[in-house]
Amino acid sequence: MKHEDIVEDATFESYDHPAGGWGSLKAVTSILAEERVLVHGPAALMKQNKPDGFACVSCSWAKPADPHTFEFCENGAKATAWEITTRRADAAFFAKHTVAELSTWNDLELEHAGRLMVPMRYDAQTDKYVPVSWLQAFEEIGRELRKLDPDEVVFYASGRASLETSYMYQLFARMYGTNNLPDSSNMCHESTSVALPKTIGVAVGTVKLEDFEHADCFLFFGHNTGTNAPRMLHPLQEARKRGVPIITFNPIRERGLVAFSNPQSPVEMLGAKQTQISTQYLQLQIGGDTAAVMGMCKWLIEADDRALQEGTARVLDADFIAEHTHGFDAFAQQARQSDWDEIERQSGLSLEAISEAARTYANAKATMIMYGMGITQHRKGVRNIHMLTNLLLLRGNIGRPGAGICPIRGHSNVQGQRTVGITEKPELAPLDKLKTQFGFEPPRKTGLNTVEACEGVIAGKVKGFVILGGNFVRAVPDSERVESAWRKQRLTVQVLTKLNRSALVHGEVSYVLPCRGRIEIDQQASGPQAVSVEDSTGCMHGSRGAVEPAGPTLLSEPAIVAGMAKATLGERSTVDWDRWVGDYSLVRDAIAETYPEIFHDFNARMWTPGGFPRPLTARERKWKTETGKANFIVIDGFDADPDMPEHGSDVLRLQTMRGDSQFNTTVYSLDDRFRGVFGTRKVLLMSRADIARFGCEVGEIVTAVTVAHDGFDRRVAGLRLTAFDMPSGCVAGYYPELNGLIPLWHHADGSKVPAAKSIPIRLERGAV
Ligand SMILES: Nc1nc2c(c(=O)[nH]1)N[C@H]1C(S)=C(S)[C@@H](COP(=O)(O)OP(=O)(O)OC[C@H]3O[C@@H](n4cnc5c(=O)[nH]c(N)nc54)[C@H](O)[C@@H]3O)O[C@H]1N2
Ligand SMILES: Nc1nc2c(c(=O)[nH]1)N[C@H]1C(S)=C(S)[C@@H](COP(=O)(O)OP(=O)(O)OC[C@H]3O[C@@H](n4cnc5c(=O)[nH]c(N)nc54)[C@H](O)[C@@H]3O)O[C@H]1N2
Ligand SMILES: [Mo]
Repeated sequence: MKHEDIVEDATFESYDHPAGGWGSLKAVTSILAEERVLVHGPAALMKQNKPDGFACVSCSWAKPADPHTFEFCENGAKATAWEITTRRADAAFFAKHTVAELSTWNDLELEHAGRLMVPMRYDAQTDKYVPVSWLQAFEEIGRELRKLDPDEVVFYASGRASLETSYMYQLFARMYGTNNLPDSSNMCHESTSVALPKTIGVAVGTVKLEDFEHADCFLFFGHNTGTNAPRMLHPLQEARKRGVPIITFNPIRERGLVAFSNPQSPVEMLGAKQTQISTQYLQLQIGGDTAAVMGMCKWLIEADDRALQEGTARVLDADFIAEHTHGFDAFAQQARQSDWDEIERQSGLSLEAISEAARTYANAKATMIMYGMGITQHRKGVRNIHMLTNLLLLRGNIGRPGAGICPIRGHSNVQGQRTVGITEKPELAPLDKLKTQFGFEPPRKTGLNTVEACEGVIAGKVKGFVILGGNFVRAVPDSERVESAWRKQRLTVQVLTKLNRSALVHGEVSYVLPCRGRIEIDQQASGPQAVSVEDSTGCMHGSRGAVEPAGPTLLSEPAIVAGMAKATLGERSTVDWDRWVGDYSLVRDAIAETYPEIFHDFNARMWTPGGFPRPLTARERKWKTETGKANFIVIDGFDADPDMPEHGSDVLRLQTMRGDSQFNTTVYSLDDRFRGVFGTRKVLLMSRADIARFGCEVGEIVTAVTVAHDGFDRRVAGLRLTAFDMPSGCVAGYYPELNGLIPLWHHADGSKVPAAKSIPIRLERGAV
């Protein structure tokens, strides 16, 4: 596909087929052809998510000990093809195009240019990126960093880089002198990392893959599994075959959660068999989760009150509550006093529907709750998670086989990056340990998270920005405001595999450094290297590259981090960076020394089939909380969004989400197959009734305008109204195209995760 070939040719149809199935196989073949990797693509796919193979670069879902022959999904295959593409954004490409010209290309067109091949520096005179040597790049970056105050520099990481790279990166930043270590997690599951320690004393999920076999009820909130963690549909499908109920809470009827046909099962494919996934599908209002779950808690607590009076079997796990929890009485009181009218109004669900879900839950012995961005990316994202744990604790559903809480993480090592110290919160990093291990004084001041880093850039306080993967200016809220301030910075450095928008918005001194991807063979002094990642269930896996690197000039991520560290820190650093790059097992030894509980015998254990688990105290019902117990949390109300005027006015709740053909800001095509949207991403999905209520026509082009009284005009024009099965008052559209609509301050209380799922907007008719 060439730049000029990409035309928007929109069609819409309803998609009645199951997720997976033949459509999935067709899509895999066509992406292999599109990226021109039909030859080495299939061989690479055979090694995906296998012991001694490579860990998929797409989602972070668990990798089983006994993988299928094809332990990948359609979207994992797309991510592989995207990385091992034979398309090249090489020196000749950059000689041809100015940055001003490339800035007019969309995300799809930019990434389609292919793999970055040479280190480059921005040249203001020609407005082009020009090749430089690695040595020159490192030396100038080092020089510039030494001139800046460490507090003025941000070290961002997108959650893909390995445990080894991430550990080196945080050490580099801290030796340099800052805790400004935000990562993509700040826009993602940070609500989880803030909420769970308070309730159950761990920052991550408590569920393991084997628990899926023991669960007899699943509650599923705000995750589009068919697209964003498709391999998870396999254990869910197995559970359905055992007759286990799955109750889904989502404003949209997502195909993957309605029906699934396993593309890796010949029997199902030939017989066109499909499994119904959800047994009850609750299309709640955007942001209605707290109210819906409070409704379930109220039902359970009142049913238990009656059981006590009547002397029948208890509904709550009274023994667990007495022995293991704190704060039950206050929470139960709040639930009893909650008003059903208010619950129905705020959740958009009926008393009957909520009661039915509560009854199913009450009858199950072991329940698991899974959730994604539909829960975390809200003004009240942290509260949402507190409500989910309240519900689990009522029936002792933490720390028992088949039960637990399962946040579905995003990037393939986002959880792991936090585990090895990429965090802006000094209290979460083992600073004293790093101090003795490496003989330096780590900074103690709290660093900037993603939102604060954006504020810093806008205010001119952040003057240097190092990016280890990701597409920062495109992924953040208020993206247009951030973009226009970005160029005021003195230094921007981006370590990337592909060209993206962020690389084009350069600082005064700007470098783009091309790295090898995880799928590529990583030859170093001691031989081919492996790296490791942590999955969503807290298991660590080794990963070994399988294909030749895109080119000889690329360096590995550890080599690039080491190159910058050496040039910046010089004699100040006690680390022998070159030895580490020559042999990553030495980095793993250092990680094991810093975190012995999690990573002891790291090198020996990293190839354990299914991964080796980190210790999780909550699984053993040991509660590392302030009270020493699992805590019920009394909540501060049901309202989804304090910035949102009352429902029923002309203000709509907009959620921005992923389509089927993208990995975050990386757009593979303009189609979203499962939602029946083809050839365009500039749509607003809205109920037919609402389209009529606003006096509009289906297919009409409108402008979305953010309702915020802060003096900024945020609008996105050219959006096509598309009739979709949505609750009234709710609309949906695609990320990252709509990121300019999210005010920077519109983020979750407590975690500062941008509230990308509940943006108050108003429609204006017409394109401008
Ligand atoms: N193929 C592919 N895989 C990916 C990614 C990708 O872009 N492409 N991204 C990765 C990353 S970084 C992440 S974080 C994950 C993201 O995976 P998801 O968490 O699935 O993210 P979204 O696509 O934003 O979808 C959010 C879901 O929440 C629902 N939702 C929205 N608002 C609400 C609400 O108020 N309540 C409830 N109950 N539901 C709501 C939406 O309808 C949608 O189904 O996927 C990871 N995996
Ligand atoms: N409106 C809205 N905004 C959102 C979200 C939303 O749902 N709605 N979701 C948020 C979430 S959950 C997340 S996680 C963030 C994602 O934000 P980021 O993680 O910053 O963005 P990505 O799109 O994943 O980054 C893609 C880029 O990473 C680079 N890359 C890919 N592979 C590698 C690699 O192996 N090494 C290196 N060094 N670089 C690589 C490529 O150059 C590619 O262009 O966006 C957030 N923003
Ligand atoms: Mo994410």
